[in-house]
Amino acid sequence: MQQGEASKTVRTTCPYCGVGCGVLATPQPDGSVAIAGDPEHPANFGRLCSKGSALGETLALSNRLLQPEMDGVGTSWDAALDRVASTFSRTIAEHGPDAVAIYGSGQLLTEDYYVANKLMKGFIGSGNMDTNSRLCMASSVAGHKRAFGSDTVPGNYEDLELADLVVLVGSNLGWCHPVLYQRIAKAKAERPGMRVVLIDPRRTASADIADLHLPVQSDGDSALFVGLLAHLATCRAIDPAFVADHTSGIVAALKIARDWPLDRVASATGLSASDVAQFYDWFAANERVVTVYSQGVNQSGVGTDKVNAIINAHLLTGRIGKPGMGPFSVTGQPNAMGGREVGGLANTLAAHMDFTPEAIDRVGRFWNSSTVATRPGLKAVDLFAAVARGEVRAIWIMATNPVDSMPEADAVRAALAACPFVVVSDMTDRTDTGLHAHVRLPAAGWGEKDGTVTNSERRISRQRPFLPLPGAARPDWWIISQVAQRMGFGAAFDYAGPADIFAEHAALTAFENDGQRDLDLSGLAGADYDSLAPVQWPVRDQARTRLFGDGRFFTPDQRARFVAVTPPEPVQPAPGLLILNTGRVRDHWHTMTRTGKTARLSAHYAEPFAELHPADAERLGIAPASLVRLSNGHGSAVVRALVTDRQQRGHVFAPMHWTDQFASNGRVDALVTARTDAISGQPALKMAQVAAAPFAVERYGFFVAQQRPALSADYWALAEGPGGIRGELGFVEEPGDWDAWLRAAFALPAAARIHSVIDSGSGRRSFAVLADGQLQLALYVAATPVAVARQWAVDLLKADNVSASKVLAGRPGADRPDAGAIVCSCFSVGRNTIAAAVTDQGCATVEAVGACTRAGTNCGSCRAEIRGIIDAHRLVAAAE
Ligand SMILES: Nc1nc2c(c(=O)[nH]1)N[C@H]1C(S)=C(S)[C@@H](COP(=O)(O)OP(=O)(O)OC[C@H]3O[C@@H](n4cnc5c(=O)[nH]c(N)nc54)[C@H](O)[C@@H]3O)O[C@H]1N2
Ligand SMILES: Nc1nc2c(c(=O)[nH]1)N[C@H]1C(S)=C(S)[C@@H](COP(=O)(O)OP(=O)(O)OC[C@H]3O[C@@H](n4cnc5c(=O)[nH]c(N)nc54)[C@H](O)[C@@H]3O)O[C@H]1N2
Ligand code: SF4
Ligand SMILES: [Mo]
Repeated sequence: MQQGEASKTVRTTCPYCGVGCGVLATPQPDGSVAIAGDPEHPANFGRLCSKGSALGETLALSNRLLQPEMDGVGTSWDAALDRVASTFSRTIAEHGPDAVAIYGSGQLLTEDYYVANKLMKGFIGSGNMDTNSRLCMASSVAGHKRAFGSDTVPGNYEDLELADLVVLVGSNLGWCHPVLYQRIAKAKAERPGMRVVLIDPRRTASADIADLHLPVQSDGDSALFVGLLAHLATCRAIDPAFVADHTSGIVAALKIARDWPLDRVASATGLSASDVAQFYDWFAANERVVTVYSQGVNQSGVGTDKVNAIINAHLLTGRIGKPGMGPFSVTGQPNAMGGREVGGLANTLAAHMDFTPEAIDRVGRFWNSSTVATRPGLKAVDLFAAVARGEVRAIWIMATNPVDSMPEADAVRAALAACPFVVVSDMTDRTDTGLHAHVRLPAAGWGEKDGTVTNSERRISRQRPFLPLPGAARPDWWIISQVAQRMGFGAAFDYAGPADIFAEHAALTAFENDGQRDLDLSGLAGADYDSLAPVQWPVRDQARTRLFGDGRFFTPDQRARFVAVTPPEPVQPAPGLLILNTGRVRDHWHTMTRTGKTARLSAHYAEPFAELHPADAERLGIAPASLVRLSNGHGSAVVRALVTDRQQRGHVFAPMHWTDQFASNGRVDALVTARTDAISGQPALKMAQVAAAPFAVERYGFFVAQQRPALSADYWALAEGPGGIRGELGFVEEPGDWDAWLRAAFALPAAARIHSVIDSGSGRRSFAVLADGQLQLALYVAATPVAVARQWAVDLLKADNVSASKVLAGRPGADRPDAGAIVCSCFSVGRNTIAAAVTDQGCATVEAVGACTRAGTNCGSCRAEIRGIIDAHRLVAAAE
């Protein structure tokens, strides 16, 4: 890199997951931005996953909201801010402070979040500030508070490498926290004695590094860990001094646990007794054990109990806060932790303080406000129910898309449609939530905004801007402060920039703290904000990388609490129904507003799908790759059937990513029941029940096109491709006139010639429109799921001298082999290319495939899938 270019490189932090990887961003003369992992950032030491590596492709302004809007019409900032402020003020005057609410997000920066929380809880005087972290981390927070007296994650990432046993519970780390997964995989390769146990109903990509996979029944985790507690006590794998000196509640917890011998655990979890015994033995034998848990634990009606059942096992063994050991809740969003720190959850006030009389008084004095909220506000599910009942009459939604991500999402949509005043701050122009806003405010996005985030190991890192603010977009903290000033709270919101806000937040964490509260940033009070290096809290005189190693907790008596957990009845679907498990895929982020813009990331899974076990699929008459309709009393979705034995019988898994912007009917949260954990208020997003049935179509279709069409089809799903759009289609009744359908959908000029052919054998019809040797669109329709070399067809959009006959043939010639569905998104290596390396070039290991094709040699997120292709070939070869 040349001198001039190097000086422009900006050190920042990835805006996706809670690993919080350091990123080096270098704007290029052509307007693009080169992205690399920051070798000096302690979260990733230079690594990035597929999503992080593709960040440069998400920065185009194509789908950005760039101007404030009122009632769908562009307006000035002054007009929009005045309307928000006056409507909020009027609603409060007429109906009281609890008639308004803010619903925020772990994708806000700490500074944005601090200001939003201060406005609602400090000055409006209502607790009604909640966040999408309610859907994500609330059970972990509640479990931490019950056990530790504070919401503290005790360990750090290094512990994952130092451990002899890593237990992954309800975490698909390989896809959702890929850089942490890579760190574990590397440590395991260097130290083969290290073991990994995966506890997940599905055999996910993370099973690739697991020595033992326990396909637990939904919510069987409590039984498994309660049984573990009994086992540890029985085999005396306990730390008696730690338990005696630093904990309380052991007797009650063990009393219940004793009722959970191995056979009972096995039958309640659906696991084999020998697998459970293996897990228990390893847990007992290894002092250095880290239990990583995520949404399979949190997103449950009994999530808080699951968290405490896990923590109990660490308390009994004294394995907490020391190198290579501890319970480890990994956070989802880039700033889930920062949001918890400022008090973004409706049941916290500010700076890890709850609504106690002392804290309310203290925070009131610090903020110089006499109107601080005195009780918790409504938690997300209750909040939207209150909107539906007309009790909350004005809501401001920031950096989250509840019409897609909340349970009973159709009811949430209806509640917003009926709400008298909805404000949405977003960076994206068209979102399913934004469609219901009276006022839309254009927020600055990653690369433009400036502030801090805290990752899963309590490490605060800077997100720094390297792009100008586009159009009228403004940072969230500015937008909120402007509204606060217009509501008459001027002096308290007179910030010059994020540095001011961070200094105030740091001061509040330290205010009258004296070691009473875990969160203490006093050591950062005088720090230079611009050059702030990644640092773990608490930071008093110096940063602490681990907590609780000294056995001192934040309860009144400084002892940790065992929680007596009673395992629930196993989850049984009602007759005829399946358990709907939901979650993530490797290359998409939530509602796809950013990852949906990149062709590379959209090629891994290009449409919404449901994973079904082959026996269920057969029983229900659902053919592989056909369309399936999932439905229940809340709603329905139509998605592609992916029949796989990675799935258990009686379960169906569907990703949460698809919205009305990308598919005809792919919003799975329309199906999820809004049942919540009684303690944390977190919804059970992984345990709804649905009926699954074939969605019979007369014609399936696949198309590629230069432009996004306006489709009329019973099923459609669109994805970005290099140089154009690709899409899947389904027609319950075949359109009578395909030419007319094509001309309408793709707005073809009358003069455009449509080439077409019918394959007499299969009955497949192919259509192509070309202009100057370039493919404008190709459509393939058939009575069965269309067999077309999809990646080849997508790539044709960029090719020159394309001939209609080749396009219509629907399969590549020798000159342009079909790469197959993309497996390695870093180097765009497809399944067929990898399979060919295995069969034709004899590559028998992931490394050999990498040497032949480059697949898996950059971020490594696809290595499990490459291994799957190699193994599949081995099985075929063995059978021959
Ligand atoms: N690629 C990608 N990465 C992401 C995100 C993304 O959108 N895309 N989002 C980020 C966010 S915000 C979050 S919260 C994290 C989530 O990260 P994860 O929690 O790892 O991801 P999920 O896919 O939601 O769920 C994890 C697993 O829980 C399993 N599960 C379901 N029910 C149970 C159960 O009862 N018990 C057990 N033990 N397991 C169960 C599911 O089968 C699933 O494989 O990912 C973060 N990282
Ligand atoms: N069924 C099911 N549902 C789930 C889950 C599940 O596993 N299963 N997981 C849950 C979890 S853990 C989570 S975290 C949620 C996530 O769900 P959401 O938060 O609803 O999803 P995102 O797509 O991340 O929404 C972020 C929005 O903020 C915008 N945005 C990005 N950056 C900024 C910014 O700086 N400022 C502003 N103002 N806007 C910005 C984006 O354009 C996008 O519209 O989904 C939850 N819902
Ligand atoms: S693991 Fe990937 S998504 Fe998560 S912070 Fe790192 S680069 Fe970003
Ligand atoms: Mo999350």
